[in-house]
Amino acid sequence: MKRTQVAIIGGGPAGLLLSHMLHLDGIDSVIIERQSREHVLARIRAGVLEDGTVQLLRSVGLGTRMDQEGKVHDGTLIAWQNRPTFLIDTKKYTGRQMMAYGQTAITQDLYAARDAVGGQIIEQASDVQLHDLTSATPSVTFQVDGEQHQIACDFIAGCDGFHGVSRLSIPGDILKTFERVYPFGWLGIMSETPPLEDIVYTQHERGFALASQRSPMLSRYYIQCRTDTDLAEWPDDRFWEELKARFPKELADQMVTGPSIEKSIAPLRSFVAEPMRYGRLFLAGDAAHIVPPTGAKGLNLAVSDVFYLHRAIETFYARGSSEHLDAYSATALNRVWGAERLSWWLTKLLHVFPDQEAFDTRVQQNEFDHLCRSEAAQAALAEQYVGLPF
Ligand code: RFL
Ligand code: PHB
Repeated sequence: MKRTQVAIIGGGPAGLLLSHMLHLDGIDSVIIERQSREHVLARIRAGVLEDGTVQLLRSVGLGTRMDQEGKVHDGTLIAWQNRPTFLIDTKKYTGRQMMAYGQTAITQDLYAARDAVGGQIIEQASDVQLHDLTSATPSVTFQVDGEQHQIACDFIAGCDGFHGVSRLSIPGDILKTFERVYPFGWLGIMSETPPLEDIVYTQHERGFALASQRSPMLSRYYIQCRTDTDLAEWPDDRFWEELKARFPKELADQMVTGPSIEKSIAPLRSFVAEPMRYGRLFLAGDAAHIVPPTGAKGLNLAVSDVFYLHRAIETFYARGSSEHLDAYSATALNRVWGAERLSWWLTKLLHVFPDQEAFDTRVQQNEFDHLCRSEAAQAALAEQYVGLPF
């Protein structure tokens, strides 16, 4: 049986960042990941980082490439049909900015940082099981290439995403879940074309759309779609046509179209599991909560969870104090619910719901009118969008 201090289930951004930060404090960890590294790096997901995420990545030595290749934004535009474009002005109201830098690049940077110091990442592990979580000697078993392995540890970090095994290891009478599934998804494409200058959310009677970016020659676009959408029915030409129809003409005219290099559908869901701790198991990131992507909060929440969890484990080893471990779930959940509320609110504001009535549309319009008129509402939105302090 092998031994480590912290066994980390899942090698997505949460697991990799936790392992990196623990290493900086001399704490040993092993990551156990179900997929291959190629698979993890091929996923295209988040693109917009909060100021706190950017600062944290810089402070742990992961800022060099981000600062070279990422693009700083003063906020995000909302292009509401037949209205002047509106800026969620994080710079003006908070003095802080956002960064467009993709999750794929962050994951590459994290793998490079772990590799540079010989960090242990076990890939393609199947049948991962967690044991003795309420004892001081938990362990993890799994198989690689048909061979059974066991790792003993002090703590287990459940960073294995929404479909992972960690959350399911918490007994049903202890775990409470809260969920909202939205009646639409996002159809997204990546294309090797220059993006629009700004990140833009649209509100349009045909449905929501979003223009985002990864680099000067890599654009990311999304359109709201039905949950039963068949990708085969969305060749590139149809996608571009529908996307442009949801944008104001002056922005649609600036879009440079080209072949997609990736196309996928993401469902929209809000989900929170409480508590985020069971004995020696601590959940972080999508393993504990999901937000609809409308507020760009998912990856940022994974980073703030890791900030709290790292601090808790570090304090335990440095001072023998369980103070932050005991506070972890409540501290993380407070921030999680803030992001859940913002993502839910922006999702409701900007999408067309299939059962939407004229009354709902008027309320949406009034909400947006109020936002445009009220400095207080703009400041409140900017504060939440740029991310509450850790
Ligand atoms: P991940 O990235 O899902 O990683 C979990 C890892 O665990 C592995 N795993 C297991 N390993 C071992 N044993 C098991 N039984 C396992 N089961 C699973 C998985 O293979 C995987 O490698 O979770 P993590 O690390 O918590 O990171 C969370 C983020 O990935 C996620 O919140 C964001 O991508 C959400 N998100 C966005 N977040 C932002 O902050 N800003 C954005 O702009 C943004 N845009 C998005 C998004 C998510 C999207 N999709 C596709 C859902 C846009 C989209 C379209
Ligand atoms: C993205 O760039 O993929 C992105 C940007 C903003 C969001 C969600 C996703 O709210």
